[in-house]
Amino acid sequence: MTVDGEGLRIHPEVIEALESDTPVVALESTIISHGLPRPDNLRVAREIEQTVRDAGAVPATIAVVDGKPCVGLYDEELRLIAESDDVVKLGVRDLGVAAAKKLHGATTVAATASLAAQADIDVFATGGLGGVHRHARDTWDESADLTALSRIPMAVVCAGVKSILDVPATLERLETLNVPVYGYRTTTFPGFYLADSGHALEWSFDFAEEVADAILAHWQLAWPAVSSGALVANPIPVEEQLDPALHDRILNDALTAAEKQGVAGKDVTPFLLEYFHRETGGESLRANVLLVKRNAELAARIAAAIIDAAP
Ligand code: PSU
Ligand code: MN
Repeated sequence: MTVDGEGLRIHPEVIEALESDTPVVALESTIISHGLPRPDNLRVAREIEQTVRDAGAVPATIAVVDGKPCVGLYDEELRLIAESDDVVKLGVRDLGVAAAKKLHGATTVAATASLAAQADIDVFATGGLGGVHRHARDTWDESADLTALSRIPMAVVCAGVKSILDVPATLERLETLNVPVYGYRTTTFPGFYLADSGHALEWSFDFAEEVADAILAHWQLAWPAVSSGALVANPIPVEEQLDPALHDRILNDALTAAEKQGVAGKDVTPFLLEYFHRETGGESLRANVLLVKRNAELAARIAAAIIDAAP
């Protein structure tokens, strides 16, 4: 196939992979710049890419460098995103501003999925999807990740949404937005740091090939009503999860601190994540890194299965 993506800079290795039907997995960059603490973030970003390679796919980490959306980063660009203080968090609506002002930026799930789709990539791995925040009834704080996924045909592998969010409300919104949620070897929605959020899922699959079949059929049959993404929910194993008691205590404290300090808007998610990483003495970081790598590995297998199954 020939790759579109006018306006993007696509790494030659990614173009080569797409043109030769080699699986490609898109990776977001906000998790690097705003989701993981320095100095671990650069090492982890490289390890996530390596995990994708070990699983037989080509990683395409996506970020904006000097205003240019880049699909697949050179190592010095990955370093810039991880280490520079001038990297802004970019949702879909910020991409135009970043281009005009020639900013460096890290892309959220929404912006990453949007740019990945422009490059004809259809599988994307992250840690946790954004969602409906607690108190959204008053604040209207709902991540643009949800509406983006309602219109972008992208398979997103994640470990659920973080417990800092309103999980049942997020699941309701995904239904409204026509985004199917498939449990991978689970019948409940994962709880990010925890294996189980306590909320049931309707559909579950045991094999990447089945997930690929469902996704391909979704894209074929749901169109033209919708061309939505699909969420693949891959839980962290129970024996690897964060201690639930520690989790609940820190979550409470973090939410109280955010409210007290008046943290709002796009700062909320990074603030709460940072609080967790600091207050759990690295335990949440350990779980976070592990689950992202597991998602990257599963995404690579789904990407391969989609290529095998596609007509
Ligand atoms: N989940 C994580 N780590 C992260 C994020 C989510 O485990 O860093 C980031 C993602 O980039 C996601 C964004 O798209 O937070 C959501 O931010 P907001 O709630 O402001 O939409
Ligand atoms: Mn928000």
